[in-house]
Amino acid sequence: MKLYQTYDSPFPTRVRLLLYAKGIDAEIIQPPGFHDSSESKGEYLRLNPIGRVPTLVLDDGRALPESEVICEYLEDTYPEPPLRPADPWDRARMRLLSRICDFYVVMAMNTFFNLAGRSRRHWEPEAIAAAAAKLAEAVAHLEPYIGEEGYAVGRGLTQADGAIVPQLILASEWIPELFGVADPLRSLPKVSAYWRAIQRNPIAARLAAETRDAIAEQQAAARARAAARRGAG
Ligand SMILES: N[C@@H](CCC(=O)N[C@@H](CS)C(=O)NCC(=O)O)C(=O)O
Repeated sequence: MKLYQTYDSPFPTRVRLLLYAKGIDAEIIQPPGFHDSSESKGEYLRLNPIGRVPTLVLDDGRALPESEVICEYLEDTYPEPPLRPADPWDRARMRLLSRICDFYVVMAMNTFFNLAGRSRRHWEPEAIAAAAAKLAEAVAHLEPYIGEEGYAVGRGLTQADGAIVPQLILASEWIPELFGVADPLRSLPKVSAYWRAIQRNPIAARLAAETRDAIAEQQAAARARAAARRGAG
C-alpha cells in the first residue's frame, strides 16, 4: 500500500494518524513538485484526477482519493485499534468536528494560503484583518463540541484528532506568526485546553512535529525564492 501525500498538508496528516495508530505498513510518497504548479503534478493526475493529496494506492493498483474516504476505508479494513467511537453520538461528534475543520476552518484559511504565496507588497492589512476575523469565527465552531478529557472525543485518539491537530498548527501557530494576527485559540478555553493536552499524546505529537518541520522547510524555500528574485531584479 502507498500513501501519496505531503507533510505540510492537513488532509494527508489526518490519514497518517490512522497509519501510525493502527501500525499499518504503507510506503509514504511525496509527489515531487506537487505544490509548485498544476503542470508539475504530471503523472500524479493519473492516480488522482482531482489533483489533490492524499491518495491511497492499494497493492493491486486501485487508487482512492479524499482523506475522509481513505480514513473510513482504513478503519473498515484495519478495525484495531478503533479510531471511530462505538457510541453513535460520540461517532457523530467525531464526524462533526472533522467536518468543521474540512468545511469551515480550511475555507477560512484560504486567504492566508493565497497571500503566503505572494509578495508582502500584496498583503493588504484590511484583507488580513478580515481573514483573521473569519478564521476566529470558524475555529470557534469547534468550542461547543470539543472533548474535555484530553481528546477531541472521549478518552482516546479518534479520527477527529487527526483532522484537528494539523489545522490548529496552521490556525494557531503558522498564521499568527507569519501574518502578525491574534491566535484564535485565545478566546476559546476548551479548544485551548484540548490543544495543550492532545500534544502530550505521542502520535498527535508526532503529527504536530512533522507538520511544523514541513512548514518550516516550505518557509525557508519561499524565503530563498524571494531572495533569488530580489537578486535577479
Ligand atoms: N477534500 C480533499 C481536500 C484535499 C486537499 O485540498 N489537499 C490539498 C493540500 S492540503 C491539495 O492537494 N491542494 C492542491 C495543491 O496544493 O496543489 C481531501 O479531504 O482529501
